[in-house]
Amino acid sequence: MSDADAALTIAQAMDRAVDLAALGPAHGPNPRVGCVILNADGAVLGEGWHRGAGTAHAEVAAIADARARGTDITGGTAVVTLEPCSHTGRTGPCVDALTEAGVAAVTYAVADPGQASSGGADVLTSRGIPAIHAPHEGATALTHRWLTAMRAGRPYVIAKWAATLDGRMAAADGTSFWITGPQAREHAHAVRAQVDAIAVGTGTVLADDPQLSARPGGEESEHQPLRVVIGRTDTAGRRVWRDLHALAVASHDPRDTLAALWEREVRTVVVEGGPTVLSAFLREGLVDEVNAYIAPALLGAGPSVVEGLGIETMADALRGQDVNFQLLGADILVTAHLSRGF
Ligand code: AOF
Ligand code: ZN
Repeated sequence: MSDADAALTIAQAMDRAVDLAALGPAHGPNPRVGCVILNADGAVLGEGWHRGAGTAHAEVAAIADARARGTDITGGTAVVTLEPCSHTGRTGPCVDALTEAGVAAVTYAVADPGQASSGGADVLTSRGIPAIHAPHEGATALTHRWLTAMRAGRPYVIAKWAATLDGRMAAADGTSFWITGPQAREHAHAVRAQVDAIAVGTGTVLADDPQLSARPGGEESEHQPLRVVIGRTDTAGRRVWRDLHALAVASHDPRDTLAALWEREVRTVVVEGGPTVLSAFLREGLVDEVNAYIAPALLGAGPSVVEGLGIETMADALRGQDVNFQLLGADILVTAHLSRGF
């Protein structure tokens, strides 16, 4: 008997739905969503996940899967990682698809914060299909960036930097290449492949002439984030402009960058420097997550990662939560969430 044939509890089906959701793309305007439809005995009738904007939602994919298997989902329970949508966006409302398919009950893990799309649980319940909210840690973690962006009405911001143990991101002569080793750089490329945009300041473009492409494993990934250059200084002729997939934001206010990106349906952006740009985002409280690659090196001179945050006393320090670390070769990656207060 395969896993798919085994009887599942609702909680086990939710675990499975989260695993399915994770098969979807982390980038793009839509969340990762998974769905498993069970019969009264807990047998899996159909399952599906969302493959990115414009494609079927997880619920519709699961209904289609059940049809393909020839199973009858009338009276079944749909277990979904996100509250079924009630709106017509690029696709139709999932509450209607579930109703028409004859599903008798719904359990979902994460409430939909979308202005147009939320309210699906109430619609279903009013139709006599109880929709139960059962929070699930894995589903929340998988949706964290998207949820934060939707609630804030701006992209989720990851501030990324590589620095020495004494917090320098370049030497006194300006050299900054090779602070960290290949494993740290490889990791940073994998992160780039999962976001919608990479942003740097004009100073970084002039100093490093980066390509700003995602090259995990040394190969350009299929998904390339939008390249964004922040600032007013002319950077014409630099490598970042070789590709049409790039955007200039001639403003020093990080909110202008985030508004321009939000308009382009960017939900996640990595801000990679330099110190002026990183400091501006941090000063304005616009960083959700820090990815700091720390090399076991000391310089004693050279620009610091961030400066001038306007913090005078320890009690006002920006502090990370959900802190994690990872050894990458000789370097350490420290990740942390910065609290936004919502
Ligand atoms: C998804 N996948 O499986 C579910 C979503 O423009 P649309 O039609 O793709 O709608 C996107 C919104 O639908 C999305 O922001 C979320 O609020 C809701 N549910 N979205 O992409 C899914 N169930
Ligand atoms: Zn939907």
